[in-house]
Amino acid sequence: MFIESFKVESPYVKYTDNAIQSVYNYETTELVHENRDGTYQWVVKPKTVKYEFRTDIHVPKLGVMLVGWGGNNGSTLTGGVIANRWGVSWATKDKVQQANYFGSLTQASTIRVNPEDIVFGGWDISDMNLADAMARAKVFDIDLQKQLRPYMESMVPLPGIYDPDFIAANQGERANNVIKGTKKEQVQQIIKDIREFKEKNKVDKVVVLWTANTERYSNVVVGLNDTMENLLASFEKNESEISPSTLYAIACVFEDVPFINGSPQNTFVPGLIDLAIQRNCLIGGDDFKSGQTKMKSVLVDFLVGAGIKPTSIVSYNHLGNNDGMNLSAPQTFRSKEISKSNVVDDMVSSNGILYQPGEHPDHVVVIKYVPYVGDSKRAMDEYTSEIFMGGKNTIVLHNTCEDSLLAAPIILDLVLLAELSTRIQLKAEGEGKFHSLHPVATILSYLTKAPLVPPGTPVVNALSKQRAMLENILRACIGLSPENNMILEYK
Ligand code: NAI
Ligand code: DG6
Repeated sequence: MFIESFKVESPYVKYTDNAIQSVYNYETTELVHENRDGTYQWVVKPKTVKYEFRTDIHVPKLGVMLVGWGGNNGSTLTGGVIANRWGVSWATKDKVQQANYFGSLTQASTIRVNPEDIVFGGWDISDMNLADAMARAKVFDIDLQKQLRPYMESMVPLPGIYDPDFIAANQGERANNVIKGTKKEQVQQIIKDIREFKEKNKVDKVVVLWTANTERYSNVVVGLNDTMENLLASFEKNESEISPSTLYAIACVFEDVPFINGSPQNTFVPGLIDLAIQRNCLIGGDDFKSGQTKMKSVLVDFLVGAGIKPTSIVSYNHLGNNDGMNLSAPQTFRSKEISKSNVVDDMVSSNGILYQPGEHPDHVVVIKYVPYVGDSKRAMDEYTSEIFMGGKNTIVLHNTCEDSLLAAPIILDLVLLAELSTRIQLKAEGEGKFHSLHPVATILSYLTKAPLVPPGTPVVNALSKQRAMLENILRACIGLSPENNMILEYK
């Protein structure tokens, strides 16, 4: 059964003209090591904190500005949303295919958030219009491309901030649409672009998302970008080590526009995180979690949770799109390698029986550029684990699919959930005033490989926990307890 809309009837929920207000008892446990009569023991203490939530129900007309709009992801998402909006169908060699949102948590799963009519725009260092960019991407079937072309021909990306030092040299040929000037002037231009986009399209809110090329890591240096003050001073001085992605993010934080990083580089240097926290502007990232890593964050969680000890994880993939070409340079590959490699850390450290402190499985990530396969990425994984009584278990996975068709629905989820989370306010008992969720948006973790978390917060990579966090926060907003799956009524 599919339920389009519902209301919760409960003493804990109140619907007003502007908001849903809920009261929610947050139940957790505390583990403490206490001295009881001269001996230390572990004691588990249940704890309940009363929270109030207030969710603004006004769904704004949303503008989404993509950095890297003319890339494979940008053109695929734009075309996909247009196809859904107009109910486009097209002939494939198998059947007549209808547009759909498969792969999107918010559109094709059990959590639904209405996208309304999003207006897309954005920047690209290549001036190609979106129809030609879609053809260059070679992702959609040709019959679909023909139908989308009239809608997309007039969409042309704004000039972007280009710094050849941060992406692979092989991207240089593409860069014919760039903002000139100092870093400060470039940020001012991005701010102007956002304001004009908002005005021209009459949108209430804008979310900006980076789906441009993977950059190399920026050096994090004391005095340069380690604090908000140092970052802003460095940017005034036109310091070369501030990356384009950090510049877009600075512009967004100044404009109070949520900024999401879909690539692996460290856009969010400490000074930027500091700036976003000071100005209470949502930032989220890093790196879309689309295929191989999503599988990994399920499989390793399952293995470790089942008491099986993964000892070697080897993830190999090859692809032939522009992302693959950019990642063929060692510095940009390194950003991706870091993001793909850290995803099992929390699961490994969660089981002190299997792993000694500091022990870790061998984990190797290989990416190769093979132009012929285009956007159709091939991912091969080998997981070797130790099982009962010294036995070994090896699992091998092989996955083939268009990378951008996995990423596009995730981008949609990221922008919709980011926007929704800016409408949620909460307060714990004892707190005088409502406040927003923390500006570092951990609620988006399910969708990213290397979840950005507030300083000092544990990173959760296990997909099931990330999903439960997202679902349960949304349930709390309507006064419902977490889904407990106990099915006691049948016991
Ligand atoms: P792409 O190479 O097709 O598109 C990137 C676009 O960004 C290009 O059109 C390029 O001209 C533009 N660009 C580069 N630097 C720019 C700048 N400073 N300002 C504005 N535009 C700029 O790549 P694709 O396949 O769309 O992927 C985009 C990003 O998403 C990559 O970093 C990739 O690693 C990341 N990603 C992709 C996933 C997927 O499944 N497709 C999953 C996870 C991350
Ligand atoms: C090859 O690794 C290219 C990358 O951009 C990946 O396709 C992308 O990061 C998706 O990775 P994953 O591990 O989520 O499938």
